[in-house]
Amino acid sequence: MIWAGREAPGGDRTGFLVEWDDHFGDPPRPATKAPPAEPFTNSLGMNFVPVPGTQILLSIHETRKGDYAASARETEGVDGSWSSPNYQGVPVSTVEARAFCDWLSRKEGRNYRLPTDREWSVAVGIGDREDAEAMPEFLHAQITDHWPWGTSQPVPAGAGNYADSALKAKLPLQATIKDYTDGFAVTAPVMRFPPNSLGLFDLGGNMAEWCEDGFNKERRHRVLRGGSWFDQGPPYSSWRLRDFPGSCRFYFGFRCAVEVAAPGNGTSH
Ligand SMILES: [Ca+2]
Repeated sequence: MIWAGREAPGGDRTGFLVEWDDHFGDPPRPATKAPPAEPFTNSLGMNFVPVPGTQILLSIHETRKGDYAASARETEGVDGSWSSPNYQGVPVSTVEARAFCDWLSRKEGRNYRLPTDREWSVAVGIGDREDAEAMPEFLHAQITDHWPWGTSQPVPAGAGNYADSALKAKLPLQATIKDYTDGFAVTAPVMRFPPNSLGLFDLGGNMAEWCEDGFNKERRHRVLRGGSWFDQGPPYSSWRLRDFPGSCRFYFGFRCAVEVAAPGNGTSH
């Protein structure tokens, strides 16, 4: 096995889920220094761009080890498995991803969080084709003619880091995309493949990205979008993965969103 699940920190998984669910319902923190809706670079050098039709800026890249290290140094009890030298990305659970966003929010006085499933759909270009009120469960794999790189098939060369011949060479029994080579067996450094029209890199492939939402009303599972280096599909833009919030696999990562200032509410940054 080249990936490994691990239990949520703090012991019993079920108990932890209950505790986390309580936290999940917290109201948003007040945005004291929300940036305007224009490209923005934060204190860690993370770059954000607007996602038209939403009230967020979205990081153009998945969260990098260098970004995460800053919070890990200052946070007690962080599980060190995110720093595995075998992977370029930051494999974390959604609990840990949210903790990073909370840390960054406290550090900068801005409202950082994971994108919602809806915001992720808008970012990838299918927002106008989905019911904005529907749960991810009912949107999963419903649009079958759109991928993060567009609509062409088969997957064009250089589209992203998916399960390719490099992974096949490492794991001969692993299912991979036929005749596709991106050169990375596992995670790649961010921004090695072309961005989409909004300037967002690696929405498809590399790390599957946690979103805020529960997969359905039961909320036992959270949503991940975009597929990963482990996917041979590769998945449609409408594809959703789901897993427990405390689950961590080495193809799970995240991308940060920051809430923007309301129009006319100019704030410093
Ligand atoms: Ca690959």
